[in-house]
Amino acid sequence: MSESAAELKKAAFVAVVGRPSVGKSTLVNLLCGGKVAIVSAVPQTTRNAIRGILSRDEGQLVFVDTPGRHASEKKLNKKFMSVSDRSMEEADLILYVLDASRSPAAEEDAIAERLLSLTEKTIVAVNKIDTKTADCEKINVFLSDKLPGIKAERCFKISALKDEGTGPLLACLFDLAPRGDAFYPADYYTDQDVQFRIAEIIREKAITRLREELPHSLYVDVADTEFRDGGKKLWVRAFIVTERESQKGMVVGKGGEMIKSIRQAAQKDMNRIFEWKIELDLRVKTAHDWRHNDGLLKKLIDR
Ligand SMILES: Nc1nc2c(ncn2[C@@H]2O[C@H](COP(=O)(O)OP(=O)(O)OP(=O)(O)O)[C@@H](O)[C@H]2O)c(=O)[nH]1
Ligand SMILES: [Mg+2]
Repeated sequence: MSESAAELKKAAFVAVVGRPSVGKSTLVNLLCGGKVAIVSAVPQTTRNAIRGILSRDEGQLVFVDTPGRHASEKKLNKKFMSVSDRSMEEADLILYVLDASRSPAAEEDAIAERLLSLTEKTIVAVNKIDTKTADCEKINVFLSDKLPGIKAERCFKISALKDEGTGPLLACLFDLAPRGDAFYPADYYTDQDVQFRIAEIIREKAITRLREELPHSLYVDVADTEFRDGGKKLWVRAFIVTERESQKGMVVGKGGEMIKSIRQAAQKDMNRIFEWKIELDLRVKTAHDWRHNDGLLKKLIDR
């Protein structure tokens, strides 16, 4: 017999949106209690809609981390914007994250404009209140000017890095969530497949070590995986793929030092996350001008 509506717990998809680098992925990882999404100081680290799951007695929230919203006509950026748009439309609730340490500029105006028709399902998190330059008053003025439809009781000051202020935020999200059955088993904190997670961890280690345009010019291709030692070890062959032949040298580094450092750091992280010992065979190759290849972008971003 099915449960009556009154007995059902809460269940909602929550799209997490905002400018690049405001701390969306850091927050999703904190709320879900595991490494769901990669994090770095490089803007536009997140490239996909990535689900992180929080199950509690009250019910289940599925956070959808999204690429940071940024105005640029570049093909890859337009793809990121479409991922963010789609996630906002499909979600039950939207968690709009702002950075208290940065003044809201034109980029923030564009997001507020996009959210105008969605204020009923929007909750705000003003992040990075731990920073010396945090100015919550400036953000409050911005919000009441651009999004007057969002009431003050739906705005929360937090620090995702220091784990401050998320209790009241979560209580509000559960309160607003519709009733329904959980989407995932209670012990899941993400639904990503192993190959995607491996590719993302390698990308995180690469982008935090490489400079200039390189972080944006590469992606990671997990070409082959094989269980060894009776299932105790997972052997992985992966490629860091550059856009141009001339970039390969910078990824490899002097005497192979750079790629060795990326491989070791990725392996260490993976050994913490996965139940098998990971043996990573990491190489570099080039897919010329891949950021203009529609088919590949669809495969990489829409998955
Ligand atoms: N001081 C401080 N730094 C934070 C906080 N939250 C995130 N950061 C830092 O901000 C940077 C960006 O964090 P991310 O979580 O990758 O930001 P994001 O919004 O997911 O960025 P994109 O994926 O590029 O859109 C990282 O260096 C984080 O460590 C916070 O509450 N306080
Ligand atoms: Mg991110």
